Amino acid sequence: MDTQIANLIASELERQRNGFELIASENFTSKQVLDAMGSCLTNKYAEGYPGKRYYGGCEVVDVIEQLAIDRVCALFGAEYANVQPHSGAQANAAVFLGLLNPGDAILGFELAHGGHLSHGSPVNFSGKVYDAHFYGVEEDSGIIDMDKVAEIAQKVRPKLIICGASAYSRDWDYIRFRQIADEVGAILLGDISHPAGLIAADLLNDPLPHCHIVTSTTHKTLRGPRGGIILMGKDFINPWGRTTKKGDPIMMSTILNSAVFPGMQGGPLEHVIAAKAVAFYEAAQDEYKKYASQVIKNAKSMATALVQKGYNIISGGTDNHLMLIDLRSKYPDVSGKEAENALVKAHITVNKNMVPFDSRTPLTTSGIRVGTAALTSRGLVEDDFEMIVDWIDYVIQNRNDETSIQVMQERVQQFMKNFPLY
Ligand code: DSN
Repeated sequence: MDTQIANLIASELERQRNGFELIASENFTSKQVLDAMGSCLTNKYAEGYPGKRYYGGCEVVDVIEQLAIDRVCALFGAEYANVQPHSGAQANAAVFLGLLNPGDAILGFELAHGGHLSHGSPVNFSGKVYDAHFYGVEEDSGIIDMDKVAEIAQKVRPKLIICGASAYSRDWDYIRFRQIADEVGAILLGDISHPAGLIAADLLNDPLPHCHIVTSTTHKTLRGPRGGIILMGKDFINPWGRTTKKGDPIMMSTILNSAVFPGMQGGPLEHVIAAKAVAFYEAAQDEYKKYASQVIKNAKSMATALVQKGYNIISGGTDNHLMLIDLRSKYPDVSGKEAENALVKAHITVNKNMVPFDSRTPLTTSGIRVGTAALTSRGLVEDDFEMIVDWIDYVIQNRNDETSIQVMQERVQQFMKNFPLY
């Protein structure tokens, strides 16, 4: 029996139970999502799609995958869904593969301003294979200036424009993005990996009517298993006039399905797809809508408390579940890395993050990113997040004092005993 891994899983569970989990891209799934992930479905090969598989014995997983598709379409008001991408980056890669040729121009949100690696970063396939260009935020406001996006799009004439981010606390103007995309003949991709759950709960702007294609992860605010999805509000005829041998137009759903499999992936992870289906069911319940609304209330409470303490939040506040804190105004000598290290010792888990116009490197950074989705799942409310800000500030102030950090670690652990996990 492998006790080594079993013991490590037990240690990780203890870590998750005892700390303040503030990483904006993490959450705690329900027990039934975990059970689906850890089920016998992991044993099944099912290359292909429901009803059109390359393996026998797919009658059960066909029903599961179709349920996942139907549930996510109902949740987001989509006409098309592919639930097979193994991650958000894989979902984006499949969209690029289906839509673009190597060397085509793409326009995405600058990584250092809060964008994502898979939106054209030079260290990622998306920046190596395609001709990537970027828009960013304004230095004074921390907000995207849509007129500047339009200007860059006119100059670059991208085939694909991507809206969406990993660390942008404001909502997205999908209507204006679509206007800009139409003006330059680009396809608009909305990557809603971070706010997906808040969009599903109708608390943020809806990208589905405006973006040609939407991708997302399923494990952030959506609170499902780790994985990706591709959606379309409305399936449309491919804009390149590609036709079948019979001369019929090829729909984008066909192009995207082929891009995921066999283009990008082999066998789908049916155990993860089952867990996605469970999460989509959960996200359609009233209880989830209350949760999502509390996530935003908690983020606003945290942002207000941070600003009151003199921290600079990029864009001055938040519309969603996260915020990016530029430490330079309050602690010019403390890097994001130092702050992250001190906080992690106190069981307060955050990640260092570049801030727009950062003077430090990506491995050091001047900022940290925090989010409220995970701790809201544990049951914390606005006042708790005000207290967390006090504790964060205490740790950063006392970052070189091991005794103070140890005291805080014990307080965090004690506090989280009030909010049992699994
Ligand atoms: N972008 C990462 C995050 O938000 O943490 C995930 O890819």
